[in-house]
Order: sequence, then structure tokens, then C-alpha cells
Amino acid sequence: MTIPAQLIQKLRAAQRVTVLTGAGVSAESGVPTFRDAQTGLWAKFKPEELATPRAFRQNPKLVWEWYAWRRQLVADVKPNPAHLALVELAERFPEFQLITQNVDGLHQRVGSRNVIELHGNITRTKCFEENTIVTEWPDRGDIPPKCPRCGGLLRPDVVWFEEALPEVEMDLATRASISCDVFLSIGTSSLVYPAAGLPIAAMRRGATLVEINPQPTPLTAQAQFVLSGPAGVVLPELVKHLRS
Ligand code: BV8
Repeated sequence: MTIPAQLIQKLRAAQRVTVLTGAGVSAESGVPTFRDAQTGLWAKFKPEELATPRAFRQNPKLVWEWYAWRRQLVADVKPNPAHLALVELAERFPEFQLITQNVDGLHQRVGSRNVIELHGNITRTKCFEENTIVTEWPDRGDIPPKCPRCGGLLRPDVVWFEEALPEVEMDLATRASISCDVFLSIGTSSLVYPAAGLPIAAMRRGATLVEINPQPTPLTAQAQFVLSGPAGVVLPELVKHLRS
């Protein structure tokens, strides 16, 4: 994987770097991406059909069990070299902001700090009625379990399709995107908004736009640098060039 010398120069000169990650960063840890076909008992469902309030209202048990399966899968995997390289990358710049669409918490598990989670976190649970976080509940065998305060159904603390993103996180992510020198979009299909609008906003404000992805995306044509490879290979290579 050759890293363009011009990109290394841009990064060496950068004061502020912002990164947006998607499911592709966790792919090499064994976490299926949204674009991957679902396997096993989930093969007949599309994620965008399950990750909605409507699906939860229609079949709360099915949606709860899908998240329980994903929660267990994430608990059993390990962060990969892409996650680790981002921890080192953060130390190279006076200002660095990591924004993620992922709900697996792997960035935090490997030591990334003040990560902006645009779409929530699968390890947190909240009450569907009160929209408040619930950390423990009596196990009465209900699936989904019920809120100990109001009796409403519990749900994962993630942002479903057609749900608004958390305002504070979106505001912080927007500020970090429009004020950075270099914006790296890593492992995302750049299809889901408003997250996919962040690299565009960065580029409009003059940031150098870098995409790291083995496949082309709607962003590819607009990126100044496109590193076509797996994040677990490209990011360690990029960091190595910045060390010397
Ligand atoms: C919103 C959490 C408005 C849940 C996710 C109708 C009504 C309302 C809204 C809409 C509508 N129609 C469209 C919209 C907007 C909608 C949207 O954008 N839809 C798309 C499909 C067109 N957005 C929303 O609904 C958002 N909310 O707009 O609200 C609103 C405002 C005010 C009040 C009320 C409402 C909410 C979007 C968030 C949805 N939640 N996740 C969960 O996880 O279960 S989205 C989910 O998919 C991810 O979080 C991520 O954001 C998104 C895309 O996934 P990616 O991360 O990009 O992963 P993907 O699989 O797509 O791609 C993987 C990539 O990795 C690929 O490119 C692949 O090549 C690459 N890759 C593979 N291996 C590697 C790799 N890269 C590097 N290395 C590797 N090894």
C-alpha cells in the first residue's frame, strides 16, 4: 500500500484532523458491516428493516433479540489494527476528533478518547417510553425486558432510521468537520445522512478530504486522496509514515 507523499506532507502540516468511521473499521474484527449480507437466523432480514422504531413496535421481541445477538458478537470480538492505529494517529496532532457511526464501542475499548458516537452504543439500554438510560432491571424473562420505572419496553440506546441524531453529538461533529485541515472518511459507504454530510461540509470549508475504503463510494469522486484498501492495513501504514 503506497501512501502518496503529498498526503504525508498535508498531514505533517495539519493542526486539526477529524476522522469519521463506519462499519468497515470493525470489519477486520469480525463484526459484519451493514452492507454485508446478514447470516444465520438473521439472513432473511435487512438491517435497515430492523433498525427502525416501526420494526420495534411491530415486533419488539425480534428487534431486541437481533440487538442481543449483535451485543454478544461485539463483546466476543477484539479491536483490530485499524482501531489501534487511530489511537496513535490522535497523538500526532494538536487537535484530533474521532467521530463514529459505529455502535460497537470498539474505539473506546482500544483507548480512543472523547469519541463522538453519532448513532449511540449497543451496550447501553434505554426505556422506549421515557427515552432515559436504564442500567439494570429485574430479569423476569420478558423479551424485551420492561422499564423498572414505568413498565415500558426497553430498547438499545442506538439511533434508528427515521430517528433524530443526538443534538449535542451532531453539533460537536459538525464543528469538528468544518474547522479541520484534513478530514478522513474511513470504512463507511457514505450513504446514511446526516453523518454522510460531514465530509462534504469539511471539504466545502477547504479541508483536504481523504477516503480509506476497499470499495468506491459516493464520496470517492470528491476526495483528494483515495486509499483503496482495508483500514486494518492502510491506517498502520499511514501512521508508520508519520513516525519517521
Ligand atoms: C434522520 C445505528 C431525520 C443502528 C444506524 C425518511 C425519513 C426520515 C429520514 C430519512 C428518510 N429517508 C432517508 C432518510 C435519512 C436516513 C438515511 O440517510 N437513509 C439512507 C439509507 C438513505 N437517515 C436517518 O434516518 C437518520 N435520521 O435522518 O432523522 C429526523 C430529524 C429530526 C427528527 C426526526 C427525524 C438516522 C440514521 C442512523 C441510522 N442508524 N446505525 C444500528 O446500528 O442498528 S445507520 C448504520 O448504517 C450505521 O450506523 C451507519 O451509519 C450506516 C451505514 O453503515 P456504514 O457504517 O457505512 O457501513 P456499511 O455497511 O454501509 O458500509 C461499510 C463500508 O465499509 C463499505 O463501504 C465497505 O466497502 C467498507 N469496508 C468493508 N471492509 C472494510 C471497509 N472499509 C475499510 N476497511 C475494511 N476492512
